[in-house]
Amino acid sequence: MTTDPVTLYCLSLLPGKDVNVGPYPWKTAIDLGSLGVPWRFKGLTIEEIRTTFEANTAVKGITVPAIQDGEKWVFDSFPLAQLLNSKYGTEERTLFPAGEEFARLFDTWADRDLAAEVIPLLAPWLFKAQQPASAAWLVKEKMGGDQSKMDGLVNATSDPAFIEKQAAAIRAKLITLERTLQANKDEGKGQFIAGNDHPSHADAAVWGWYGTLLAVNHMGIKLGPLTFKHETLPLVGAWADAVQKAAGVDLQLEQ
Ligand SMILES: N[C@@H](CCC(=O)N[C@@H](CS)C(=O)NCC(=O)O)C(=O)O
Repeated sequence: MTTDPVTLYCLSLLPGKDVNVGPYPWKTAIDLGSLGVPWRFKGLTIEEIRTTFEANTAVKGITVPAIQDGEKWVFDSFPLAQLLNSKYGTEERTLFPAGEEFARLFDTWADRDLAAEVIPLLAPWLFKAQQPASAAWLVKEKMGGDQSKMDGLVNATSDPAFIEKQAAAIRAKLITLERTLQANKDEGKGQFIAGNDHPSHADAAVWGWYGTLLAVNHMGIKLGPLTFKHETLPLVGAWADAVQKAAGVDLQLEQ
């Protein structure tokens, strides 16, 4: 077990702010917390990731989350989970209690199905909340340089009806998670996705998108109660709190 906190490079909106707004760094934060490893965020803007961070690490295309492991930089949340599990996992506390393929299934579901409905809310908020150079990188990397696509989303998110419609689409995806948790409950299993009593990478992979949604702000509309904490998804709501508590994660939403 380490004594020095692990530095977890994450996505921030402003230079020098060690606050994370990205879904993937949240996954690694939950993994570290679940393994009982002390850690701290080091925030980087998209511009910093693509310029100074890439130059300093000498890793072309590096993204966050990233952790320095000895001389080596490890990035991408799934390989990071594998590394952390091999370093800090035990039989009682493992990130892969049901095997890596099980975690990969939820990771893929979260990054494809769930993310497809989160991104129309996340991308325009990130675009507006960042400094212009980072906003330009976002359009280049995530919208294939198509500014009109981003402008369309920015326009759409000025309409509360669009926010509600998109939140309903997120809830429709989350029914899969509600059913998984219900099945675990019916079988007398634990409250986390793999049916055990502490969060694993399957939980981290999904929770990352929740952590990010809580930071997203369009016209002051709170997205937590409209999505993961919605009354129609009682087990998902309780799960979201339980993961956060078990991993000891502080949201620090203020930028
Ligand atoms: N598949 C990667 C995705 C990581 C990712 O896209 N990170 C974003 C921030 S949340 C990033 O570093 N963006 C900068 C860029 O893409 O240039 C993972 O699971 O970690």
